[in-house]
Amino acid sequence: MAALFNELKIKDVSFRNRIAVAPMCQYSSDNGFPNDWHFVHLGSRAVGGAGLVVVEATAVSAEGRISPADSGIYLDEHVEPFGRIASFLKQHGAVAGIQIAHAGRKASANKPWEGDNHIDSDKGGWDTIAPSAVAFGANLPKVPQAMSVQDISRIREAFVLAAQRSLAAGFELLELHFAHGYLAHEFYSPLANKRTDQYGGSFENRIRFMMETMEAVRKVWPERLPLIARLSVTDWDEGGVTVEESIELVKRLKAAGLDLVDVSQGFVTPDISKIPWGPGFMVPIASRIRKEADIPVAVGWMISEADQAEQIVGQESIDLVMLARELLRDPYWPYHAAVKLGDPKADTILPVQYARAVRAR
Ligand code: 536
Repeated sequence: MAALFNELKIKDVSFRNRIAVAPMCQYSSDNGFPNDWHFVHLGSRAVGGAGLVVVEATAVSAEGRISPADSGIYLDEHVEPFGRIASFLKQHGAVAGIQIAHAGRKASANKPWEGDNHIDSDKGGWDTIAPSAVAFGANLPKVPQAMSVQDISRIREAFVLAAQRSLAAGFELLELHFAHGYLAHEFYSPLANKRTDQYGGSFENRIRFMMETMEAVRKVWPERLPLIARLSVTDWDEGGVTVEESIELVKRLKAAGLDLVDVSQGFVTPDISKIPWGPGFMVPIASRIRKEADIPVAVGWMISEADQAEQIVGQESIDLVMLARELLRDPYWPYHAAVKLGDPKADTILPVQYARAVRAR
């Protein structure tokens, strides 16, 4: 038995293995609606054997979309098409998760393959909001409007409504996107937050937006279902957030009802020169957070091999591995990993429609 294929239980939800499909933006929606592309993209990876499938960063409000093609859950009409996807994921043995997000100053951008830059106002771009009127820079030079306290309440309420719609759609796991330089991370990081009110300055003030959002969402997201957050735990930059303060933040989020932290990093400024890229480079940091904050953790980034994932779960005690690009290369990565690791689940992971034929080799 491989550790990677051990069941995991968080609250009332059981995961068949430790392999998660990381939320991956598809830039394929119109007015936020998920469509056949999302159904096939996500459905294929449930059929491929993942234990958890997390729907891409899905905007809580229209202006919170990274691009006009982002998925969104800011209308009641979005619930039905997401419901179809969630239902299929569950039918094929995966836990159905969704990440809800607001892009802050990084919103209003073109798709990556159409420039990845801010869209001009006369070409369908929109005004962005953020903690402070400071631009990201580089390809995203638009200066956001500094949010009023009323704007902050509105966005917190948008997260709550998005959580309620996610529940109505049948999702069993909700991830708050608190990473990658989007709105929540912009509040957390002194590199983006220059406020002088109760939402900026001290650690307490910089985490206030995340804490209040977490607390408000937890009130509507059932206790029996996992509520998790993806967090950039370090900015890899002088003056940015550090692993040490992120450990304190995770402890507080846990006290407010966080069930697992999805450990990520960076992207609050265009300078990515200090990221120490390498296979599984976030694993030691995630292990440390797991130990010091005493909370289940997921970790991603440069995890590609079955034996590597097995070691991360088995030796490093990481609860879930978040795979992204590797699962684009091979939607059957979980099945192939079970075969490589000699786990008996290799015989049962594929759906009945395929299993007999594949076994009869
Ligand atoms: C980080 N990104 C994260 C995104 C979308 C754009 C890219 C998100 O959280 N919605 C990333 C950087 C480099 C390579 C892959 C992903």
